[in-house]
Amino acid sequence: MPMKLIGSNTSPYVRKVRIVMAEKKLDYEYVLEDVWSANTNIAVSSPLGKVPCLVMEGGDVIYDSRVIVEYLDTLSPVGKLIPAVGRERAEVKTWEALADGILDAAILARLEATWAGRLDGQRSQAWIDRQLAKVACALVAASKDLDDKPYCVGVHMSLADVALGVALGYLDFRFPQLPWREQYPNLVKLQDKLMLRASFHDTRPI
Ligand code: GSF
Repeated sequence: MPMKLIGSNTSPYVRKVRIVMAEKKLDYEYVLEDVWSANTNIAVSSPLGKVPCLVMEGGDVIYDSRVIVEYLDTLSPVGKLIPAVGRERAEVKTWEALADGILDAAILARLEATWAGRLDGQRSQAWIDRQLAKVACALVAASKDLDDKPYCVGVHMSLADVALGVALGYLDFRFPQLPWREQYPNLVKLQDKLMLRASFHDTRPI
Protein backbone atom coordinates (compact mmCIF):
# COMPACT_ATOMS: atom_id res chain seq x y z
CA MET A 1 0.00 0.00 0.00
CA PRO A 2 1.62 3.30 -1.06
CA MET A 3 1.55 6.42 1.10
CA LYS A 4 -1.67 8.38 0.85
CA LEU A 5 -1.71 12.17 0.77
CA ILE A 6 -5.03 13.75 1.72
CA GLY A 7 -5.32 17.22 0.29
CA SER A 8 -6.86 19.67 -2.11
CA ASN A 9 -5.54 21.32 -5.27
CA THR A 10 -6.06 24.86 -3.98
CA SER A 11 -4.26 24.39 -0.65
CA PRO A 12 -0.74 25.84 -0.82
CA TYR A 13 0.42 23.67 2.10
CA VAL A 14 -0.69 20.60 0.16
CA ARG A 15 1.09 21.96 -2.92
CA LYS A 16 4.32 22.22 -0.94
CA VAL A 17 4.03 18.52 -0.07
CA ARG A 18 3.18 17.53 -3.67
CA ILE A 19 6.20 19.43 -4.98
CA VAL A 20 8.46 17.66 -2.50
CA MET A 21 6.94 14.29 -3.48
CA ALA A 22 7.65 15.05 -7.15
CA GLU A 23 11.17 16.36 -6.59
CA LYS A 24 12.01 13.27 -4.58
CA LYS A 25 10.28 10.98 -7.08
CA LEU A 26 8.17 9.33 -4.38
CA ASP A 27 5.07 7.28 -5.18
CA TYR A 28 1.85 8.11 -3.41
CA GLU A 29 -1.88 8.05 -3.78
CA TYR A 30 -3.45 11.51 -3.84
CA VAL A 31 -6.87 11.65 -2.18
CA LEU A 32 -8.88 14.85 -2.64
CA GLU A 33 -10.78 16.15 0.37
CA ASP A 34 -12.86 19.33 0.59
CA VAL A 35 -12.36 20.38 4.20
CA TRP A 36 -14.93 23.15 3.82
CA SER A 37 -17.78 20.88 2.76
CA ALA A 38 -20.39 19.94 5.40
CA ASN A 39 -19.81 16.23 4.88
CA THR A 40 -16.01 16.22 4.93
CA ASN A 41 -14.35 13.13 6.39
CA ILE A 42 -11.14 14.94 7.29
CA ALA A 43 -11.65 14.48 11.06
CA VAL A 44 -11.10 10.73 10.57
CA SER A 45 -7.48 11.52 9.64
CA SER A 46 -6.82 14.86 11.35
CA PRO A 47 -8.33 15.98 14.65
CA LEU A 48 -7.54 19.53 13.53
CA GLY A 49 -9.69 19.09 10.42
CA LYS A 50 -6.95 20.39 8.13
CA VAL A 51 -5.10 19.26 5.03
CA PRO A 52 -2.48 18.10 4.23
CA CYS A 53 -2.37 14.78 6.11
CA LEU A 54 -0.10 11.93 5.15
CA VAL A 55 -1.19 8.36 5.79
CA MET A 56 2.09 6.49 5.92
CA GLU A 57 2.65 2.87 4.92
CA GLY A 58 1.10 0.91 7.78
CA GLY A 59 -1.67 3.44 8.29
CA ASP A 60 -0.26 5.93 10.83
CA VAL A 61 -1.06 9.56 10.02
CA ILE A 62 1.23 12.59 10.25
CA TYR A 63 0.65 16.31 9.81
CA ASP A 64 1.19 19.22 9.31
CA SER A 65 2.97 20.11 6.05
CA ARG A 66 6.27 20.90 7.79
CA VAL A 67 6.33 17.54 9.55
CA ILE A 68 5.34 15.76 6.35
CA VAL A 69 8.03 17.33 4.15
CA GLU A 70 10.68 16.71 6.77
CA TYR A 71 9.67 13.05 6.87
CA LEU A 72 9.57 12.75 3.07
CA ASP A 73 13.06 14.17 2.77
CA THR A 74 14.37 11.27 4.89
CA LEU A 75 12.79 8.63 2.66
CA SER A 76 15.19 8.95 -0.23
CA PRO A 77 18.56 10.52 -0.93
CA VAL A 78 17.16 11.77 -4.27
CA GLY A 79 16.85 15.57 -4.41
CA LYS A 80 17.79 16.24 -0.79
CA LEU A 81 15.87 19.38 0.21
CA ILE A 82 16.78 19.93 3.87
CA PRO A 83 20.41 20.05 5.05
CA ALA A 84 21.01 17.37 7.69
CA VAL A 85 22.50 19.52 10.43
CA GLY A 86 23.69 22.90 11.54
CA ARG A 87 23.21 26.44 10.47
CA GLU A 88 22.16 25.73 6.87
CA ARG A 89 19.40 23.50 8.16
CA ALA A 90 18.16 26.27 10.47
CA GLU A 91 18.36 28.75 7.58
CA VAL A 92 16.26 26.54 5.30
CA LYS A 93 13.70 25.97 8.04
CA THR A 94 13.53 29.70 8.80
CA TRP A 95 12.79 30.37 5.12
CA GLU A 96 10.04 27.77 5.35
CA ALA A 97 8.66 29.47 8.47
CA LEU A 98 8.70 32.82 6.65
CA ALA A 99 6.97 31.41 3.57
CA ASP A 100 4.40 29.46 5.60
CA GLY A 101 3.89 32.62 7.67
CA ILE A 102 3.00 34.50 4.48
CA LEU A 103 0.44 31.79 3.77
CA ASP A 104 -0.94 31.77 7.31
CA ALA A 105 -1.46 35.54 7.26
CA ALA A 106 -2.84 35.67 3.71
CA ILE A 107 -5.26 32.84 4.44
CA LEU A 108 -6.46 34.48 7.67
CA ALA A 109 -7.07 37.69 5.70
CA ARG A 110 -8.95 35.82 2.99
CA LEU A 111 -11.11 33.86 5.44
CA GLU A 112 -11.95 37.06 7.33
CA ALA A 113 -13.20 38.53 4.05
CA THR A 114 -14.87 35.46 2.56
CA TRP A 115 -15.68 32.69 5.08
CA ALA A 116 -19.40 31.96 4.73
CA GLY A 117 -19.80 31.31 8.46
CA ARG A 118 -19.18 35.00 9.21
CA LEU A 119 -21.83 37.61 8.48
CA ASP A 120 -20.88 40.86 6.75
CA GLY A 121 -21.15 42.91 9.97
CA GLN A 122 -18.77 40.46 11.67
CA ARG A 123 -15.89 40.97 9.26
CA SER A 124 -13.02 43.11 10.51
CA GLN A 125 -11.08 45.25 8.05
CA ALA A 126 -8.57 46.01 10.84
CA TRP A 127 -7.84 42.28 11.14
CA ILE A 128 -7.46 41.93 7.37
CA ASP A 129 -5.08 44.92 7.33
CA ARG A 130 -3.07 43.45 10.20
CA GLN A 131 -2.59 40.16 8.33
CA LEU A 132 -1.77 41.82 5.00
CA ALA A 133 0.83 43.98 6.75
CA LYS A 134 2.56 40.74 7.80
CA VAL A 135 2.53 39.57 4.19
CA ALA A 136 4.02 42.89 3.05
CA CYS A 137 6.79 42.82 5.71
CA ALA A 138 7.61 39.20 4.96
CA LEU A 139 7.97 39.97 1.23
CA VAL A 140 10.40 42.81 2.04
CA ALA A 141 12.45 40.38 4.15
CA ALA A 142 12.33 37.63 1.51
CA SER A 143 13.49 39.96 -1.25
CA LYS A 144 16.28 41.39 0.91
CA ASP A 145 17.51 37.96 2.04
CA LEU A 146 17.35 36.46 -1.44
CA ASP A 147 19.25 39.44 -2.82
CA ASP A 148 20.83 38.42 -6.14
CA LYS A 149 21.48 34.81 -5.12
CA PRO A 150 20.31 32.00 -7.43
CA TYR A 151 18.42 30.27 -4.59
CA CYS A 152 17.42 31.14 -1.03
CA VAL A 153 20.17 29.05 0.59
CA GLY A 154 23.31 27.89 -1.21
CA VAL A 155 23.55 27.14 -4.91
CA HIS A 156 20.90 24.43 -5.19
CA MET A 157 17.15 24.40 -4.78
CA SER A 158 16.10 23.52 -1.24
CA LEU A 159 12.89 23.38 0.74
CA ALA A 160 13.38 27.13 1.28
CA ASP A 161 12.76 27.76 -2.44
CA VAL A 162 9.90 25.27 -2.57
CA ALA A 163 8.14 27.00 0.34
CA LEU A 164 8.79 30.51 -0.98
CA GLY A 165 7.70 29.58 -4.52
CA VAL A 166 4.48 28.10 -3.16
CA ALA A 167 3.76 31.24 -1.09
CA LEU A 168 4.33 33.50 -4.10
CA GLY A 169 2.15 31.23 -6.24
CA TYR A 170 -0.62 31.49 -3.66
CA LEU A 171 -0.44 35.30 -3.72
CA ASP A 172 -0.74 35.22 -7.52
CA PHE A 173 -3.72 32.87 -7.21
CA ARG A 174 -5.73 34.55 -4.44
CA PHE A 175 -4.31 38.08 -4.22
CA PRO A 176 -3.52 39.08 -7.82
CA GLN A 177 -3.96 42.74 -6.83
CA LEU A 178 -0.86 42.69 -4.58
CA PRO A 179 2.01 44.46 -6.36
CA TRP A 180 4.85 42.09 -5.33
CA ARG A 181 5.78 41.42 -8.98
CA GLU A 182 6.47 45.09 -9.64
CA GLN A 183 8.20 45.58 -6.28
CA TYR A 184 10.54 42.60 -6.14
CA PRO A 185 12.07 41.55 -9.48
CA ASN A 186 14.42 39.12 -7.70
CA LEU A 187 11.44 37.19 -6.29
CA VAL A 188 9.86 37.14 -9.76
CA LYS A 189 13.06 35.75 -11.25
CA LEU A 190 13.16 32.93 -8.70
CA GLN A 191 9.47 32.19 -9.15
CA ASP A 192 9.84 32.06 -12.96
CA LYS A 193 12.79 29.69 -12.63
CA LEU A 194 10.88 27.40 -10.26
CA MET A 195 7.86 27.32 -12.57
CA LEU A 196 10.02 25.71 -15.25
CA ARG A 197 10.17 22.59 -13.08
CA ALA A 198 7.47 19.98 -13.65
CA SER A 199 6.93 19.72 -9.88
CA PHE A 200 5.84 23.38 -9.74
CA HIS A 201 4.15 23.57 -13.11
CA ASP A 202 2.03 20.44 -12.63
CA THR A 203 0.75 21.55 -9.21
CA ARG A 204 -0.09 25.20 -9.95
CA PRO A 205 -3.46 26.13 -8.44
CA ILE A 206 -6.24 26.69 -10.98
C1 GSF B 1 -1.80 24.56 7.83
C2 GSF B 1 -2.82 23.68 7.11
C3 GSF B 1 -4.09 24.44 6.77
O1 GSF B 1 -4.38 25.51 7.30
C4 GSF B 1 0.20 23.05 7.49
O2 GSF B 1 -0.17 21.96 7.01
O3 GSF B 1 1.30 23.53 7.25
N1 GSF B 1 0.10 24.63 9.31
C5 GSF B 1 -0.70 23.77 8.50
N2 GSF B 1 -4.86 23.87 5.83
C6 GSF B 1 -6.12 24.50 5.44
C7 GSF B 1 -6.32 24.39 3.96
S1 GSF B 1 -5.55 25.68 3.19
O4 GSF B 1 -6.03 26.91 3.54
O5 GSF B 1 -4.39 25.37 2.64
C8 GSF B 1 -7.27 23.74 6.09
O6 GSF B 1 -7.32 22.54 5.97
N3 GSF B 1 -8.19 24.48 6.72
C9 GSF B 1 -9.38 23.92 7.29
C10 GSF B 1 -9.79 24.63 8.54
O7 GSF B 1 -10.85 24.27 9.08
O8 GSF B 1 -9.04 25.51 9.01
